[in-house]
Amino acid sequence: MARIAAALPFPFDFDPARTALVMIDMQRDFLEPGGFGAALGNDVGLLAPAVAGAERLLAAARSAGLLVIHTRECHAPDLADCPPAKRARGTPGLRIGDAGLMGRILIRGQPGAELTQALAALPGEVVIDKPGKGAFYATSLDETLQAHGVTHLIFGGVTTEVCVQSTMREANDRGYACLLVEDATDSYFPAFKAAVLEMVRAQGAIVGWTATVAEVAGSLSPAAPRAVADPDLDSFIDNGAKLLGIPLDPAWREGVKANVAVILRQAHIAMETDIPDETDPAPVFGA
Ligand code: C5J
Repeated sequence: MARIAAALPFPFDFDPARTALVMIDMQRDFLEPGGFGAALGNDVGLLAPAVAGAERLLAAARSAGLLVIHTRECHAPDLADCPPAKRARGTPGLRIGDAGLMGRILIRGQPGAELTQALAALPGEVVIDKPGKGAFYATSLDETLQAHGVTHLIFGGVTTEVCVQSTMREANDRGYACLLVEDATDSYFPAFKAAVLEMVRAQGAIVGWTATVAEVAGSLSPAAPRAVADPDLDSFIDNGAKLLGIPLDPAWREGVKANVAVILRQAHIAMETDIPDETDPAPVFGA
């Protein structure tokens, strides 16, 4: 178990093996000039500190072996999953589906819908495309979390009061314990972010907890090294000798065995895996 003692409104206890980092919509369309956020008239530069915080949070989560999930708000090219009411809302310079500087705005597969380069997903991490503000609506997020046995969620991403808050509320209603990382999330409107942080942790964590990147990172330990089973050395040597057609002089067997053990030990050290047998055989050359 791990504990973020400084979390608000009280310590957040979690099992890292049952906890996922959910990074919400760190896409070029929200973070870079020429995308959806800018088309709505926002200063996207305001979100830069959250990108730096999210990078640190991702690094901590990855080294602790947490399940990492990225979401992207985007729509099918024919806009079949974009309600006309969503597209019509407001008076943006460019609407969802319009051609912008990074391709069509918030359209799956277009450059603007990709995660910003510093926060790109690594192989093996989950990427969920979502048509709504909340990441549970019309996606497989809940099934993915259930399949991994996840009970606790740590959130970063943008924007705090729209997609991050919507997703946290959806998660909270589904029974997940949620923590929002305050310096890994941001809003174009600082007052909205401050209000969300207050609302989330109000009334005894009514929606969840908040903490800083440093507090989250400080609660995590590096993932336990994977234990790799070594082969049974006797049959390994016998099979190898047979395969190579080398008659194995019984007088040499123990020497060969000791040398193979030394090689395996060096391999474990190089791969940073557990050494199953802590004996440290000295190399034996000849019999
Ligand atoms: C918005 C989001 N703000 N990812 N989307 O429209 O928060």
